[in-house]
Amino acid sequence: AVQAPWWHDAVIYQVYPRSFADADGDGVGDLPGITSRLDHLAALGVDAVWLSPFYRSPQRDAGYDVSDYRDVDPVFGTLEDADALLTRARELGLRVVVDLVPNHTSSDHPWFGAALAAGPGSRERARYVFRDGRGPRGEQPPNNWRSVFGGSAWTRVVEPDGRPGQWYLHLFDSSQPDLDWTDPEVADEFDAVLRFWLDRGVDGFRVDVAHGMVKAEGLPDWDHEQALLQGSTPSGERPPMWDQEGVHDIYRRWRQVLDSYPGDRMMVAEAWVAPQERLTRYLRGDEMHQAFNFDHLKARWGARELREVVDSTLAAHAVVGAPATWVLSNHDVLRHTSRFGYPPERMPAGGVGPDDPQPDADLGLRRARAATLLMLALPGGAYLYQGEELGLPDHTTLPDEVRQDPQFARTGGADVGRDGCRVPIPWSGTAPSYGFGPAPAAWLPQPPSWAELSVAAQEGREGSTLELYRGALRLRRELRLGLGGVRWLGPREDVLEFANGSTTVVANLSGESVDLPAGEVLLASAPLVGGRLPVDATAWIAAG
Ligand code: ISL
Repeated sequence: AVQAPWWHDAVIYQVYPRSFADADGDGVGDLPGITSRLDHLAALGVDAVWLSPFYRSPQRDAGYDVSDYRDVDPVFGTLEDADALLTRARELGLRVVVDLVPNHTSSDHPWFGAALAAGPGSRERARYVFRDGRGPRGEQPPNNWRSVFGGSAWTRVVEPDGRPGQWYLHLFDSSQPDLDWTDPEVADEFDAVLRFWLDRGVDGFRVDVAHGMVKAEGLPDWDHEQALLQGSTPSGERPPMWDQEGVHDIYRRWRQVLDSYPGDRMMVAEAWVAPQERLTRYLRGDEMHQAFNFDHLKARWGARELREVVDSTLAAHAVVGAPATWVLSNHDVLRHTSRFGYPPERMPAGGVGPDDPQPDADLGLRRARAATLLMLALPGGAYLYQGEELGLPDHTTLPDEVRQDPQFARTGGADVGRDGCRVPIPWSGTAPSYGFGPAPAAWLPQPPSWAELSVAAQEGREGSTLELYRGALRLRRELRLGLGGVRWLGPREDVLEFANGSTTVVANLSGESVDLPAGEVLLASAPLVGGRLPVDATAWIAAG
């Protein structure tokens, strides 16, 4: 039999370098810290690590604002540290995927400095999206687009002669100018960046804002919702800043670069595109290998909703013959432990939620564990976000003064931003910073209740979330669940039940405990009660 490439059913663990482990004691995580903790990931049983950006950056958007794509930011270490991480990962049998941020550079990137200095009409400006403003003196932005983080997507520059001049486009923060991907120098540069990291031995790339790199010609105004998970308007119009045809040419080109290397190198798209049939166009045979499926981030806790996500995802992926992916948490959204702790009707769509009222932490954790077992039993690849294996909730009561997400600043605090899911990992129960590092305090404060959620506190403790994840990942591998399929069973609409190979999966979303089908219970997200599966729990059962 032909073996599927490794990424088809891989479980890929996202490390957010600022918040994983701090070796040098400055309160910010770093590459040597990650290397020293890779054993945790090997013991957990994941296949690969995805590292959020660690490149040189002024850190205005936590590294998603890159000023040098070929170097490591001093806060995270050196290129030698990156090599050491790759070597250690290889020794442990872990693959490494790195983040690529091609939609925009940092405004500290030498290209942007050169563009400002060179003035309108220059070769240097052609790499970015500079335009003259509207109005008699060009004092209005060139169009009405909004930044994803709030406010206009345009900022006016001061020209070399000291006068207010052109405007540049930034779909995110003003420190993140969008590149113009129709410029051949931009495309050539990124080929070289891909090769730089492929030559160093990375197994793949997570491509940031993969649906945003090409804008509709003429940059027309857009008078509709500009939300990021973007479909078309009821009349079928598509927004001019997302999901344009031209992006596919870029991925075809990159695919050729990846395919020229041995060893199944892969790319996964971060593309907020709806519906699934549009998303899977990124997965046509000569483009991306995977795309994050964010539908679980929007789905409320309900049997019909979750089943609908599974069905629409698998159907759309079957058409292009690509494996699906499953994502419950990442560094941009409220952690699923917190998300599922809201009553379903108030659960924040898109996952980014209000911090008031507080979610119900116990309920959230119970549902999060159930959702995880459900996700890990589905065919395809799964993405875990650091700390979810500990059942970490969001830090929903961070003081405003410590918040660093530009989204918080750009909306004047109307959106609390994404710091709550970025709080450093507790490794042990003790000060300082619960084992995160030797500094007296981590870059974001950790709630004292996290002592009990630390790796050390959960290791070997029966029923802990860490042991649940370890057990699930071990079984998933043994039972080859990631390469299987889904066949729905069971009469009840409020109890999800399906067979994947010889394993039956039951998720109880009804309001009462339910009987389990015949067979041996291999794993359950909550203790059974009198042999029955409690409310908000999932079990894996060997065919009886
Ligand atoms: O975080 C979001 C909502 O709160 C998303 O809209 C997010 O901005 C979007 O998913 C794009 O995210 C990626 O690119 C951004 C960066 O800030 C995110 O961290 C990154 O995942 C700009 O590079």
